[in-house]
Amino acid sequence: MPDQPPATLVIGTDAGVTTITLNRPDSLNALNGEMRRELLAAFKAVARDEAVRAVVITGAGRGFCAGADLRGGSGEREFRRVLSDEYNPLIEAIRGLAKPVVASVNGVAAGAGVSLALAADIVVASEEARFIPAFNRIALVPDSGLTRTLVRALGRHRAMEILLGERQLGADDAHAAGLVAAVVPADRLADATRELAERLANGPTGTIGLTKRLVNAAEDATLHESLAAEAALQEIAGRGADHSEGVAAFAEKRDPEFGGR
Ligand code: T3D
Repeated sequence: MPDQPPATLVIGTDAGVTTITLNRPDSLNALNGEMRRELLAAFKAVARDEAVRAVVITGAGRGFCAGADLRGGSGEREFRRVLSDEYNPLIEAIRGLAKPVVASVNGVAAGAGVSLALAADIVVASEEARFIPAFNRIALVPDSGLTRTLVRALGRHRAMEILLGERQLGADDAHAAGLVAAVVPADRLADATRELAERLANGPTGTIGLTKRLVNAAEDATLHESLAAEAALQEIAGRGADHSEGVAAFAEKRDPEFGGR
């Protein structure tokens, strides 16, 4: 964990699950520079911490994340620099983290807040969640990976409709589109997220990390490359203690106890 307690996040770890809560509820957890830097530091810290086996990201208050903090106006903003130095490394840190990441979307996600939610491996949403790209409303282009995520998940035509604000994405729409794994009543979200994250944290998390590497690579790979990558990482997974435990548990007709290795 970072040395200083973060000013814009609440971070807690319990039973192998680290929960990172965006904590600027007055602005629906809009991303100011401090929050962007603290988030990146938090994801780097969980990557280093072997006790952390799954990560949850959520928002305090009624919003998940309203994207870039717009309160400073547009005049002084250095778009390319902040995207290259702050937003993009954050998205890459989440995608590259060899541990499962769950976004628990408690309310509205807008702009880069949508990008942040969809950078997670599994998204769980409250019935009150909405996914609003919003970039187009303020005459910006989509960023923080959203173009790629939506085009790959939904195809260019549905992605265009959503990015141009012609198709609204409530929680159920996002679920129907395959972006969200489950939609639950608001008062069930914390428990549903916890159950999922603990299940993941108790799983063979070393292998989950390898699976994530394969899925990341498969987005761009040819079949030949995917087959070769699977064979190489299966060699690693198959030699792990968790694989031995999984096979032993199967033979003994009991639940496996995975240690993440
Ligand atoms: O420079 C860079 O950083 C480049 C990167 C850009 C990436 C981006 O994310 S661009 C997109 C930025 N985000 C937006 O354009 C979304 C702006 N917000 C909204 O459209 C709406 O607030 C929502 C649709 C998200 C929610 O609407 P609603 O009606 O539920 O809430 P509200 O009343 O609009 O907002 C509640 C408060 O949050 C309000 O403050 P107040 O009046 O109570 O003091 C509002 O100003 C504040 N808030 C909402 N979004 C932001 C924000 N404050 C700062 N920045 C925000 N993005």
